Amino acid sequence: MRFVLAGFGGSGKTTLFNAMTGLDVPVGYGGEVRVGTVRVPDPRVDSLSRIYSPKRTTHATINLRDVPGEHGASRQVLSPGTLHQFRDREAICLVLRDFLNPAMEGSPDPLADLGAFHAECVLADLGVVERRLDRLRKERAHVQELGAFETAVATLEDGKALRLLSPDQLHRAFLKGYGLLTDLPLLVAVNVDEDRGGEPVDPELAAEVCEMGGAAMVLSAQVEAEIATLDPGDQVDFLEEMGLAEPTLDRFIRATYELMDLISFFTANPEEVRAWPIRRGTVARAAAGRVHSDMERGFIRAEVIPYEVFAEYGTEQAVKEAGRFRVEGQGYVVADGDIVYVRFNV
Ligand SMILES: Nc1nc2c(ncn2[C@@H]2O[C@H](COP(=O)(O)OP(=O)(O)OP(=O)(O)O)[C@@H](O)[C@H]2O)c(=O)[nH]1
Ligand SMILES: [Mg+2]
Repeated sequence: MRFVLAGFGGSGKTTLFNAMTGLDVPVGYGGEVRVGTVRVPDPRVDSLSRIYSPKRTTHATINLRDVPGEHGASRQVLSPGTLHQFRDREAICLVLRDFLNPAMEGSPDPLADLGAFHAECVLADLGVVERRLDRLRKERAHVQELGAFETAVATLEDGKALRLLSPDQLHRAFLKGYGLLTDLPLLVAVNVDEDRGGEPVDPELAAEVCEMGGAAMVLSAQVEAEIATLDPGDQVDFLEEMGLAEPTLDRFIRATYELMDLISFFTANPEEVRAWPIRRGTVARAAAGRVHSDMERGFIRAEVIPYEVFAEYGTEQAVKEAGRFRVEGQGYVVADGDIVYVRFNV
């Protein structure tokens, strides 16, 4: 999973990047493009790890890129120099400033920033699909391919995001590889002052994001960054003080996961307990291929224990004795939380 943090200068991207990755890169004006790894928090993995005591425990991860916004008069997110930093991503997290930043002029206006960013994305996409459509017309391309690009152009000219179109409306197979920004899942983080972290998303903003086919959450990057630097024990106290059940960041990361239609299945043995991200609807044989290509090639069957069942009985052995162990074939659609043992032969 490859994510990018997008947003205007001074919106708090690098602060959020630090909180999410546990890194400590300098915040403030500008800076460099950074890449980090975000561990997707999952209490189920932690609990399996306590039971199996494996040599390694591996959570699902997100690859996160932090791209500095432009400062000064040419206020924009997608500059010609940074556009390519967005094109290879699988989802966009837009950080909107909704706090007073002493380094910035004027009060925050997240709604205006959202609209401006959306307009930038629409324009960038339109440039790509229009150019391509011109060529396709000259090359007398297949009518289906032409149709896909015509639909894309019409949608964007209407100021709409491509992600709103259903698979029936837009043949995405033809649009692969162009890195169209308005077709990427969009998660909006409204970055607020420390004391406002528990607020809901402003209804007007929420409606606007919804119209773009995205999702929105309120968080305070500053608070999350502070929590991330604390020891686990102190974290609990701090959260209690702030009246939070868990770091907003955990919810935020899970929201990104859901937005991309990702679920996790687990493998568990004395060597390693591991979470594997897959798209919802992935069948057992393809899921096995995530673990190892041999497992996909030589797939015989998958033995499955849903996490809840495992948690009820406590051990693999107890589950088996109770007959709650399931044997599934290659076409089985893997569910979130399945613990999967692949039998294969190569
Ligand atoms: N009060 C408050 N300040 C914040 C918050 N998040 C970030 N800041 C401050 O805002 C300033 C800019 O934060 P950065 O994280 O560097 O912003 P950025 O979006 O990475 O900025 P560029 O890289 O220049 O585009 C820093 O001084 C942060 O400490 C927040 O939630 N509350
Ligand atoms: Mg930055």
